[in-house]
Amino acid sequence: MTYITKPRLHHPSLTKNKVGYTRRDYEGKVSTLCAGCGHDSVSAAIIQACWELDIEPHRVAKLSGIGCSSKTPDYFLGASHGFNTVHGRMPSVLTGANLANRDLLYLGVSGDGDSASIGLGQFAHAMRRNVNMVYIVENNGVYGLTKGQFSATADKGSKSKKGVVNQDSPVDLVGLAMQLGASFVARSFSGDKEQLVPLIKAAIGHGGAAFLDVISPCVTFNNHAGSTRSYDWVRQHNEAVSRIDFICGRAEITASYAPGEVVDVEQHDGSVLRLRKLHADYDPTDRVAAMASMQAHAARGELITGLLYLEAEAGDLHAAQHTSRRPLNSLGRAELCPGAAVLERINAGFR
Ligand SMILES: Cc1ncc(C[n+]2csc(CCOP(=O)(O)OP(=O)(O)O)c2C)c(N)n1
Ligand code: SF4
Ligand SMILES: [Mg+2]
Repeated sequence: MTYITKPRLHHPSLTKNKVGYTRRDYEGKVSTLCAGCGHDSVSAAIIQACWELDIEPHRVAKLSGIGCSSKTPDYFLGASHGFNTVHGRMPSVLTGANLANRDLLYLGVSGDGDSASIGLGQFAHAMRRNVNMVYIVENNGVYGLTKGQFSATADKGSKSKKGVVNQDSPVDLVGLAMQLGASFVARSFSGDKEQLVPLIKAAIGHGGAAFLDVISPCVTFNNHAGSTRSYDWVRQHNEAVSRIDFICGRAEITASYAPGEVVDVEQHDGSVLRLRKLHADYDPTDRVAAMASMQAHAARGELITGLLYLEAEAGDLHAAQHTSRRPLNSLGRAELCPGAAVLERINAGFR
């Protein structure tokens, strides 16, 4: 089942983007996830965002861990580079690949089990190092692949399908990412494509660690009454702080809104995030206020979504480490081994 490929032929009149690809060129294999799984909607949103941004598929490296969510890179961007790592180890493999070749666009896809349980340490260090990547957690509150145990993001007091009550406090990945220094933090819902697609585009345009927590219901093990990750619960408790329009650096800006309703934030690559604030007092550039607002909403049982925090000009790991601008595999012998005198100078710098 896992190896079903889609027919490569498609209708010649399908619309092509600026780099000559149809939307179908951004698809992957046929999904083997349960029908209705939120993760498939996230894959569709990634496909849409990459097609609309005219990204050449071979410029993308998609990495994941283990879980239903981590299987999804097989179902989108079939012509991109891919690496399915060990459970919870995606962030370190992504960091290494990114350090070796900064020219690719790094997309990490993970689950709440993969990132908040076994991979929590890896998640934390990738965020605090501000690795230039899009990091998506498809958060369903359970270990879907291993049949529905509570994950570390399950809310205290929420019920499993069999009626067991979760006694543990949840790990809030959004709060952690903000506290650890991620420069782009957002939350969305797999069932809200209008919000999710622009957020993914904005995350791609961001130069630093862009973290997206996407509530993505598991229809098989966590979509019942008593769950706080079901479609019904999220629809009833979703409180959006902003809506985003993403405007590429090169594209003409045509949209306009009444003054006071919109904030434009320019990103390092010249693209513009046009934030339609739903809450006039919400300021996504103030980390402390964003964290306080998130906790206040959580205490009222609300799940806030939208772009929660943004530091548009954050330098990434490469800027901090002064790494090579060129991919390591393009360096010649003389650059990789500049001789004993250079080594002596480096060693002297440590004395
Ligand atoms: C080292 C290791 N420990 C445990 C497992 C078993 N395991 C596979 S997937 C998984 C959890 C997946 O949950 P999550 O990341 O939330 O993904 P989902 O299936 O819910 O999308 C676990 C515990 C494993 N594969 N490897
Ligand atoms: S078990 Fe849950 S998470 Fe896994 S594919 Fe099915 S619905 Fe999705
Ligand atoms: Mg999960």
